[in-house]
Amino acid sequence: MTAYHEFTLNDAIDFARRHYRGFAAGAALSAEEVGDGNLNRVFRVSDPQGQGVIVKQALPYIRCIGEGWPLTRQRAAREARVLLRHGELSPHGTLALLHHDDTLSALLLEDLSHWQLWRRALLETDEPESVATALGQHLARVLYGTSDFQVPSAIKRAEVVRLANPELCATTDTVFFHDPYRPGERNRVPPGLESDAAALWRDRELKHRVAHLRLRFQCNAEALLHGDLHTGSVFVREGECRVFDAEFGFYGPMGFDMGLVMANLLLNFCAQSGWRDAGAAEAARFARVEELRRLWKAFSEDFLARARTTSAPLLGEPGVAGEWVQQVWRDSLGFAGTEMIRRTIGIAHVADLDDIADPAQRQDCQRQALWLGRRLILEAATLSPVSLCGELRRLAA
Ligand code: SR1
Ligand code: MG
Ligand code: MG
Ligand code: MG
Repeated sequence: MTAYHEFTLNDAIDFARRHYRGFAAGAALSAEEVGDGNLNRVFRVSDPQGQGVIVKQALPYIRCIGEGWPLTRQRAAREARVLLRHGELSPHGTLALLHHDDTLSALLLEDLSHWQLWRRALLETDEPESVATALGQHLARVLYGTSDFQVPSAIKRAEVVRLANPELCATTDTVFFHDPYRPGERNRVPPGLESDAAALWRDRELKHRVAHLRLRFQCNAEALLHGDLHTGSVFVREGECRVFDAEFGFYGPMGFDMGLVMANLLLNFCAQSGWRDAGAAEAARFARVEELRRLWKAFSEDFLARARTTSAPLLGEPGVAGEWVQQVWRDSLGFAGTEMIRRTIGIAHVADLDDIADPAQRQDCQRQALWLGRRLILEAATLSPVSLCGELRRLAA
């Protein structure tokens, strides 16, 4: 057994050669580091024909910060468990896990680098139209399929324990619900937004609502979540999506996954005027609203259709599943707001906002993201899907 060590390019090749059956024996393999995420090292190993496979290795610390923020390597095993469970329930919505080595904290994964990252597709506005529908259906399959609507009580309680992810949940707790709501050295407040951030730190009404969202994040083991479902965690092509990077997965509130997807569509919405001329930006903003509408429609319809067949005690009573889905909507809005705020002034930003070339445009877009995030949190109880999309269309025009 090989002891843990941080992979070089040659180690990644060796790992892929040993565990991937798709390469011809003796093929000359090459490797490149492709990861630009915050936490891990990711390599693509390929043969001379260009056929590839992905090797992902967890480090004992957070890559983007360094050894000053240690983080358990067990996240590789946790990611493997989530990918396997989600893959059982939604094989066409989940990136395939080919092998997991617990000692090396390494995963071998299907290579979809010939697909597009959803975040990139949305920035280039040639995003495949029906991805939002496919992702909404994927979320219904995995969230319903791991919930009390589907899983018998004792098994579900054991699953909550088997899939516990205490260290990465603590990281999320810090970067979502703690750091962005007070001054602190881990925040990255963009230049020009200092007074906006300071106003948010004084906002008692907002912090009250965020405290309740934090409690829901901590207490509500509703379903097995991906846990970090932003648009950079989804590969897409026309009509299809594959979700990956599931190391933050845990049993939590369904609205956390849904809300993060919605937030990342809305961060892109807010960023549009920094990327293209006024007419094209308006069209892209309308497209984001349509994607949000389709995402929710696909999720809620698919979830309710599944719930009509539930055999769980009492959960099939008339109206119960419908009320549940409405609660998921309200949670989604709140968590979407927290994602928008933390992606603007917290430690981990998004390219949609940060890569806007013009500093004045960038500030305007970042300010709109903070404003919209705050509104979603404060108005989560009163905005329906129809009224939210109507408001967003007015903002888009
Ligand atoms: C310090 S870790 C910050 C973020 O990086 C990951 O990509 C997750 O989004 C996490 O919240
Ligand atoms: Mg489109
Ligand atoms: Mg990750
Ligand atoms: Mg990620």
